[in-house]
Amino acid sequence: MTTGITYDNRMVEHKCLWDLNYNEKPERFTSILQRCEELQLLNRCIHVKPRAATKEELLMVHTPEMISILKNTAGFSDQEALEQLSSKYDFLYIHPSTYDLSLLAAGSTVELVSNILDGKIKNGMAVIRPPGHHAMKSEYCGYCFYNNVAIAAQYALDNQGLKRILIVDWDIHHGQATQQMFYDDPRVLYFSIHGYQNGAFWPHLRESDYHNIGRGAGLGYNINVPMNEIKMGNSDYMAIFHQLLLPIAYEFNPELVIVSAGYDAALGCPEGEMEVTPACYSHFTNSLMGLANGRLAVVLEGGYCLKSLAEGAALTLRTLLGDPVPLIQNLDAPKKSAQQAIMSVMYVLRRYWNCLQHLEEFNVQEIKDPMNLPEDKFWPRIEFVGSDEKPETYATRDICPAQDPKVAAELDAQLDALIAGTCLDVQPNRVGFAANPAEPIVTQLEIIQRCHMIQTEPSQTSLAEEMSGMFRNLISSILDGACRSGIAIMENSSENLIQTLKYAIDSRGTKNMMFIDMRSHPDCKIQRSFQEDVRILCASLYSALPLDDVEFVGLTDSKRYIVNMDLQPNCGDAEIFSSFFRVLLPIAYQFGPQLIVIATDPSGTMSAECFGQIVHLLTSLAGGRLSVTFENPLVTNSSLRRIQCCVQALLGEPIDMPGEIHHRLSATSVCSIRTVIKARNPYWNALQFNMQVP
Ligand code: X5A
Ligand code: ZN
Repeated sequence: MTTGITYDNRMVEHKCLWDLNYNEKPERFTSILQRCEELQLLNRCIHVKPRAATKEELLMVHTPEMISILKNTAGFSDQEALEQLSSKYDFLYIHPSTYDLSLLAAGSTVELVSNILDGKIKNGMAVIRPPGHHAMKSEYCGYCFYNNVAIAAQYALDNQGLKRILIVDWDIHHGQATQQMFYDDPRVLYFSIHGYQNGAFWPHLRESDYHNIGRGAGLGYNINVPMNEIKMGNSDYMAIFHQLLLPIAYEFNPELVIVSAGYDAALGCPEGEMEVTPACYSHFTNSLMGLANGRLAVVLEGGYCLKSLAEGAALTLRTLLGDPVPLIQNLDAPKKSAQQAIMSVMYVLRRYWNCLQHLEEFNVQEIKDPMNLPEDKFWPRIEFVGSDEKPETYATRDICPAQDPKVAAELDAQLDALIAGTCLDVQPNRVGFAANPAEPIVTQLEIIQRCHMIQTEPSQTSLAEEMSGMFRNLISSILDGACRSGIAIMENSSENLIQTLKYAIDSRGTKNMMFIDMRSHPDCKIQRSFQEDVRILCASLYSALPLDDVEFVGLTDSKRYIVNMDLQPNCGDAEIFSSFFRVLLPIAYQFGPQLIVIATDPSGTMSAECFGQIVHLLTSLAGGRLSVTFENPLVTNSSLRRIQCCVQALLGEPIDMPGEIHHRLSATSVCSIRTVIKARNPYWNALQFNMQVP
C-alpha cells in the first residue's frame, strides 16, 4: 500500500484572460509537478485517475444554481461577459474551461479519498486547480468554485458511513466555506490556522475569529486559530501544532484526515506575508500521519510564490511517501501574538476537550471572554445567499500587496538557500534490529522479519559484551545511514546505553543527541553520567529515582539538559500524551537532535499504541535517526504489542490509535506538567506561552 497522487494536465487551461499575471495561475500547477518530477516522486506514487464530480456529489454541499451558473459559461468565448460575471464575486475569474476543470478538481478529490477509504492507497495528494475552500454553499469566492475538500468529506460521511473526519486547513486564508458547511456537525472537526489581522486580512469575516467554535451538536468541533500579525513562521506554527492541533486531534481520534493544503503561509508568498519554510510542511504532514491509521488526503488550495509552493508541496508528497523529514532549525519562542492566539483558543475550547483542562487555572485576564457576547453580534450571516447580498466587509476589497522587488529578491535568495540546504537523500527505510539470536521475541513477532538483523563478532568472554557490541553496531549503522532507525532488545540496559551514547558523541562526532528514558523505573546513572554534557539532552517520563539521587530529579535540578516529567508509572495515555505534546516534543524540536535514543521496559501502563504514536511523532526529528531499546522484555502480549507498534512506526506503517484517551488528567499529573513547564520555560522558550501558569 502506497501513496496516491491525482492531477490532470488539463488543469493548466484555467487562467485569467484579462490579467495573465493573476495570482491563481497555471504555473502553480506546473511548478509543483515539475518539482515532484525532479525529486522523482511521481513514479513512486500510484496515479489515481482524475474524474469529473457528479451532479449528486456537488449537490451534497452546493445549491443547483452553483452548478447552472458556471455550466452556462462552459466553452463561452465572450471574454467581456466572463469578466462581467466574474466581477460579481469576491476575487474570482472564470475561463471557458473553468466549469469542466472545477468538476475535475472536485471529482478527483472524491476519488482520492475513496481510494484511501477502500484501502487501495495508504494516503495521497490531489494537485488540483481551481482550489475549493472558499466555495460556499451558494457562492463562488476567493478563486474557488466547488469546495473540493467539503465534497470529499461529505462523501465519506454519506457513502462510507464515517463518523469522525478531521479537516486541517493550513492555507493562510480562512476556509470560511468549509467552516459553514460543517458548523453544526460533530462528525467533522474543522481546524484552521489563518491570517486574520483583527479582520483586516481577507476574507475579513468575524466568523474567522477564535470564538466561533461550532453550533448545537457541533459545539467544540470548529477551531479557528487566527493570527493577528504577519511574519509568523515555523516556531509559531509548530507551537500551534504541539499545543492545540495534535492534542485535540489525538483526543478526537479521526477515521480520516483531509488537509486543505494551501502553501500561501510559506516564505515568499506575497498573499500571506508569513515565513513558514518549505521543510516545515513535511513536519505538518508527518505529524498527521499517525492519526486515522495513516488515512491522510492532502488537497491543494492556495500558494502563490511558485518556488515555495513547489517546494512545500513536493516535500509534502515526499513525506507522504515515507522519506525522512527534513530538519528545521532555529526554532524560537512563538511570537507574543501567536501565544495570545493559542491561549485564546485553549480558553474558548477548554470545556470541550479534556486535553486542554490543565490550563484551567491559566491567568486569562488578558483574554476577554467572547462567549459572553450575544451570539448574533459575532455571527452575521453565516450563509451567503447570493451575489447581491454581500457582507459589508466586502467593501474593503484588498489587493494582494505588491512585493517590493528588493524584498522579493531577498526572499528568493533565502528560499534558494533553504532548498539547497534540505538533505534529500532518498534511501529506503531500513530498520535495524539488534538482539540475542536466541531471544524468544524474535521468533514470536513476524514483523521483525522485515527488519535488518544487526550482526556482531561473537564474544569469547560474555553474552553481555556481545550485546553491547551489537548495540554499538546498531547505532553505528544508523549514523552511517545503513539503517534509518533501529530497535535493540537487551537486559539491564543502563551501562550499555551509557557506553553507546558516549561512543556516538566521542567517537562519531554526533553534535547533539536526545535520550528519552521511558522506562517505568529509570535509574539515574545515565543522567548522572551526562549531567555536565550539553551535547546530550536527557529526558525522562517517570520519576521513581532512588532517593539519594534526588538532586537530579527534574523539579529540583536547574540544568537545561535534564528534563524529568515526574509522572507515575501507572498513569494513563492521556497523561503521557499531554506531557509529550506540551513539554517533551517542543523541547525536542528546539534542541534539534541529530540522533534520538529511547529506552523503554515492559512495565508501566502506557499502551502499546500510545508508545507507537510517540515513536512515530519523534521520527520527524533527527532525520528519522531513532533507536529504541527494550529492556528485559517479557514474552507477554502487551510487551510484544509494544515492540510491534514500535516497528510499525519505524517502518512508516499505519499505527493503531490507543482506545480511549478521553479521560481527564489526574490532578497529580496536571501538577507535574505545570511544574515542569514552569521550571523549564526559562531554558526552552518554545514553552514560553505557558509563562502565565500560576
Ligand atoms: C484559495 C486561496 C485566496 C483568495 C485571496 C484573495 N484563495 N485576496 O488562497
Ligand atoms: Zn489561500
